[in-house]
Amino acid sequence: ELTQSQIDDLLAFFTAQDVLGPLEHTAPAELSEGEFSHAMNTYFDRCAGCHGLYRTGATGPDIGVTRSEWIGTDGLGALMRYGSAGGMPDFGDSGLLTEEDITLLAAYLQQPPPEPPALPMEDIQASWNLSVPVADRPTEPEHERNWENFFGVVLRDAGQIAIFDGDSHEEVARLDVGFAVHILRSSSSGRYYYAIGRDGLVSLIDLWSSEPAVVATVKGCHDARSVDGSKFTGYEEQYLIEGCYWPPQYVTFDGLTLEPLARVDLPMTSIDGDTLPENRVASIVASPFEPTWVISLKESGYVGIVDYSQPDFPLVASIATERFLHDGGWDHSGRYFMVAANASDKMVVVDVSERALAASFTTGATPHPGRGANWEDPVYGWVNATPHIGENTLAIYGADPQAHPEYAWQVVRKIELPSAGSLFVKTHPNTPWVLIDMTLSSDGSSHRQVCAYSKADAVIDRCFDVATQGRAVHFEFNQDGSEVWVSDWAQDGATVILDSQTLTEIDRIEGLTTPTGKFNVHNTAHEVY
Ligand code: DHE
Repeated sequence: ELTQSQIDDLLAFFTAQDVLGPLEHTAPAELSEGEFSHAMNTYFDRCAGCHGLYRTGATGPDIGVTRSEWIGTDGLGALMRYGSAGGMPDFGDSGLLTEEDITLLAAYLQQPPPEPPALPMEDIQASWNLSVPVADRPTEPEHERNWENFFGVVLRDAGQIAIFDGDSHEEVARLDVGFAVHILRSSSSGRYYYAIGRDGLVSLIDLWSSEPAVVATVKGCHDARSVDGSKFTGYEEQYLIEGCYWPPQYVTFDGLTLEPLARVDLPMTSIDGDTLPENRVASIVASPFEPTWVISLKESGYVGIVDYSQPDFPLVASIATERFLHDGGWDHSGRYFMVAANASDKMVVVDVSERALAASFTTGATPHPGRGANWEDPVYGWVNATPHIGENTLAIYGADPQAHPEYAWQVVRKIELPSAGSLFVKTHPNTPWVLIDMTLSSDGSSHRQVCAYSKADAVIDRCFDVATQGRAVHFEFNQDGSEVWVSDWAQDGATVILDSQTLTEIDRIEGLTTPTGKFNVHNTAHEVY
């Protein structure tokens, strides 16, 4: 039986084929050496994140040689041009890929993937650059601004972040931080931002200098999406972990200088016993209760625990969950880590204090919570939620095993949204709303909108246009929760600032190149979401 999203995918595919004309099974183009390497780089930049370097699939489906040959040159071309309702972006239509790129990629996908390079410790060491040693940094803030309310906004395609004063909305710095920077994390005190580029470059940014500045950089991976610092008492700001998409390793650094300390190979066996060609580190969180990081090992389906109190930063536990793990965050208590296994349509809950799987349950097609959202439901107590890339629902599940064990880790409300294609959900204790985007929607208009779910009334109160240039994506509240910032993700994009009670627009910061994630220092350091 086909799910609605598979039916929508097929319809989109056939519509695309109608535009193309009948399927002719065109032979793939012959690639010169230069064309092969162009296609390889394009695949790495645009496709590998979802489909894997070895194309075995994760957030997106398997597009290995066998399946790519089956889809064929024309079918691959149509999918790349027009996208699919299941979340494949319309790379051709939106101008991100040219017709030439599409032809080369369709041929590249019908050839075996090349072997990607390793990144040994000596290369990581050689990449380390400490531009401002600790002794040369200020011992107290050199400016009067409320740095705990700073916002770091990712300017994805510029490879930069812009830092804003959350009180005045003034830009205080714009910094180069690596190719297609993905996220920022804050150190335990909030003084430092850690930025992670898709190219694996980690940048350490000091918010106390007269103007925020990059004080050290290092590259521990060729491809990466996440980083986090040590947060347990006595270890604050001491260490940092970078999880790689490639090579299959994690690397730890001194938290104040980024001096490389250890490189650890990941186990390459899945929960089903398969030997894996790649095993990527997806989300990472730092435990507030013990000196550990929790890392999601995407392809393998294991959640790993790394102990930073031990020499060499070993992986001390591997908890079998579901495949393929992606994004997640803490419950309200900081004991349970909830992560999307988006190819299994499930959320997985790990009890970090017991180092055991607490639950796994189906929520819908391709859950994608970001770090999720924690709030108190009038009936079910503490809950958390995920929207979905592949269907138009927000699944709300019980997350209160102490006070409401009867509802814990079950979907208690399924809320309909206007469209599928959601990426993020977010809230703050001081807002009555839970906000959801529909960034990858392909219905023509929902991608501009955000929806507001009322915590008190347990209904969607309204969905409204926020983006005027591109796609509305990702939310972040300011320190006291009185404002929420949303990105209008476009080449010439903006960050839109809404009043967190009325949801009316109070400011719009324009002239930002492809703004995506935003990270408020206080809320990121203290895991407020
Ligand atoms: Fe992300 C979080 C990986 C596409 C913006 N993204 C994450 C995390 C992972 C990840 C593993 C969790 C980090 C953590 O919390 O430790 N993202 C990937 C991909 O593999 C994927 C699907 C494809 C790719 O090639 O990167 C992907 N992500 C995107 C986008 O297209 C977005 C919208 C824009 C971009 O930068 O490419 C995007 N991802 C984000 C953001 C977060 C994120 C803003 C952080 C959310 C938060 O609030 O913590």
